[in-house]
Amino acid sequence: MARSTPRSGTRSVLLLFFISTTMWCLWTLSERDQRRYVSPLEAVAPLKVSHSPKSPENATFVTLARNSDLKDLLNTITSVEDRYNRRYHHDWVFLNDEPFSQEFQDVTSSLISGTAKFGVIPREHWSYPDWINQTEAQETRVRMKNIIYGDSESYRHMCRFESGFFFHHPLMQQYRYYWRVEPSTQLHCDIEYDVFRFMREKDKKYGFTITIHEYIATIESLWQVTTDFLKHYPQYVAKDNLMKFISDTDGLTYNLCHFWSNFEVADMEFWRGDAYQRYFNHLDQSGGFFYERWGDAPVHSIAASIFLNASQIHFFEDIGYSHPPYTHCPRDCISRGLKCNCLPKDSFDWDPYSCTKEYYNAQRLQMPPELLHQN
Ligand SMILES: Nc1nc2c(ncn2[C@@H]2O[C@H](COP(=O)(O)OP(=O)(O)OP(=O)(O)O)[C@@H](O)[C@H]2O)c(=O)[nH]1
Ligand SMILES: [Mg+2]
Repeated sequence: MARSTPRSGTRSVLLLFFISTTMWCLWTLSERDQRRYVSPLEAVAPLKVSHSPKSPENATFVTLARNSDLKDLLNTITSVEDRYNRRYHHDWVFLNDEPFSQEFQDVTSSLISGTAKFGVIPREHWSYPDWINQTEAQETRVRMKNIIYGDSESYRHMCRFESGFFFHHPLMQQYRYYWRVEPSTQLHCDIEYDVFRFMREKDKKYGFTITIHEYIATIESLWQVTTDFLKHYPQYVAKDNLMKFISDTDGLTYNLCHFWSNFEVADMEFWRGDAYQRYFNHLDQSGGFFYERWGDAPVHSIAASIFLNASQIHFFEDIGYSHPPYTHCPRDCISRGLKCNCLPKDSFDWDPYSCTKEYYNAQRLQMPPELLHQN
């Protein structure tokens, strides 16, 4: 019978100690302590907001931009996503008169929670139609050099494109509603409802946040050309139109008021419809986009105010928005829980250069109490 020596006894004790320590560790890990090592990356995963489903609305954001606008778009896109689109994941169409760079596409796509799409504008939508005398157009730019963008050729192509063609672009064809976004703009408040669903359910065709007066020097003949059109096509004038917003003389003259079109939420069926198509072609034939400097804002606004019923036009008073240098900040935004990072007192609405007062009067809306004494 083998006898254990003192040395082999020590070995047995050490072995026993090793086995029991290992068992204790295993038991501790598997039974007593269910927690396991969690990497910092895994640790934040459960905190992520659960993904909301994509909005079923047939709608997209749309941005006309140059590659050089990329930097000015970063904060803009982030604010739209943070304040709104992270909950709805609408698509976003980018249009350009030149191909977008890979960098532009990569960076913007990485920020957008819907699908980002990138399109080049067809040449015929960003060039001179054959009835335009380019020498006269050139002379106009010299003559208007002291007016903002008066000397710019590309600005005129841009205004004509935004007036008459963006909604015909192949990438826009599949959509009905759009929300226009420009570089350097910001959303200031949370928007906790689907804006496009609101448009559809309430039968709204045109939505805005800021109104303003146009520079008369840029649209000298626009009203005359518009009244010529209305003489030929009186059937397009809506019965309950908003003429009072754009004319203080019952249609005789234009008061220069318009919706500031750098923000627009609208129904492209309106722009694609007979009334607007005929109206735009009539304006385009007259040459005012090149022989003057007609902006898409007065063109859209005049059309919406005449061809739509007043009830189809909507003031998004609850959407805080800036396009430098002006801001619309919702009234009472704190008590309404809108979480705005703007101050209502900085709102452009009641500035004499704004047309919000004309809009309230035309829509027969009640003025905010603090303004009543001014009217
Ligand atoms: N692709 C392209 N986009 C343009 C061009 N000019 C202007 N845009 C875009 O058209 C929109 C309107 O142009 P803006 O320069 O913002 O015009 P604005 O709003 O009247 O004036 P500011 O914003 O004050 O400069 C913006 O989305 C611009 O990025 C151009 O030549 N090419
Ligand atoms: Mg702009």
